[in-house]
Amino acid sequence: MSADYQPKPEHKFTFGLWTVGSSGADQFATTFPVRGPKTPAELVRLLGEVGAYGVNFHDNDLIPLDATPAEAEQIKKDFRAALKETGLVVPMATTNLFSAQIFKDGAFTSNDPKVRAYSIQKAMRGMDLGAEFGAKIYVFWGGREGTETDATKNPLDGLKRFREALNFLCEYNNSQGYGYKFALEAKPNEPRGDIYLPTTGSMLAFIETLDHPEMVGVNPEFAHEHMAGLNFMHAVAQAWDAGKLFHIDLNDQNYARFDQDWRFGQQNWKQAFFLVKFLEDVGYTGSRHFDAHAFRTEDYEGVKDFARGCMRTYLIFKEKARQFNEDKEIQALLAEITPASGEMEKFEGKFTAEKAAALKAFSFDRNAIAARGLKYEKLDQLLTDLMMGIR
Ligand code: GCO
Ligand code: MN
Ligand code: MN
Repeated sequence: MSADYQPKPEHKFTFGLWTVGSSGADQFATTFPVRGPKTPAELVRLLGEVGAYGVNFHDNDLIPLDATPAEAEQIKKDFRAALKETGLVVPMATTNLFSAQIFKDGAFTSNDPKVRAYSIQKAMRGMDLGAEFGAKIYVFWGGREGTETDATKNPLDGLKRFREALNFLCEYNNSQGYGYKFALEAKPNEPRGDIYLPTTGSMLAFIETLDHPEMVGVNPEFAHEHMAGLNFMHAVAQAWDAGKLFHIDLNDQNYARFDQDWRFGQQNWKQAFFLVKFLEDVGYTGSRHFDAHAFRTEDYEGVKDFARGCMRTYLIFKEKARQFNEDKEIQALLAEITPASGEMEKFEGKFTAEKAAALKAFSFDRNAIAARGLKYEKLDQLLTDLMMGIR
């Protein structure tokens, strides 16, 4: 099979308006934009040109916070026309609950009841807007839900407030018949000193405490798990195992650094490869959403290079995963590494009293078992050769 690495709609590659629309301003005191603004309709055309499938937005990526109703209508009209022209769809929408000053101490978890109520109002309006464009996934990233000092807030109050807000919004979803699935996105820190529910694993446990757990899943992000020093693919696998992988944010990020939001596969090839292989092997059918930014050295041609690069790298790893799965030597090694149950079969599976008694009485040759070399070095080098293109 020859791979052309061209993005197609069935690959479900999506970008946020905020990603290709990023001005390149960074988070330091010297911050300044390096790219002029583009309208949402212009960004849709840019994404159409590079071959994306869909575009996602925060309420205020589309409609600025202080837009008049007439301005909002015009923006929506232009955006809708660009979608029609390019064939792009809007699979996901979300609320900006972090940029405006009112969110300086959080949104749903703020200590101020007015801020909490305003946040729920804004999320309902954001859901209305997303539904107008056909979004079926609604993301909640609690960017400012946290603290710099725990003198200010009890984390139990934070959890209670976050839960109440989501329960309210699940009921709103039902009352409007929107049919959204909610996807909770964890991040350990930045912009807060500590953000509540810092990892995908924390979110998965929290979801089970909601009134409508079936409506709520996760949106794991590569960079966020790496910021926490974790293995992203393992977090994604746990979400998948729980039936909760509703969305995914792909980018790249070195460990132990500030939030970098790099082009997918820019740095950590191996982690990116294992992630793509996982998604393709299990048959994940959701969006492959790139939540990343072009380097601030780029003009808009560079932004297109960035967007094309995210998709191309994904497709290269997809092809490498196929090669890995079909490579005879690799597969033979894998078979050797994972022997059939053999005489252990009688001990496997569900507990019975007889099985437990037989297992307790069985005599293992511990040293002989431990002496077996597992050939993981060989396997991993075969993978390296394959990824480097010499296999
Ligand atoms: C970040 C987050 C955001 C969210 C976005 C959608 O680190 O800033 O990843 O980009 O994904 O707000 O919820
Ligand atoms: Mn992020
Ligand atoms: Mn994200």
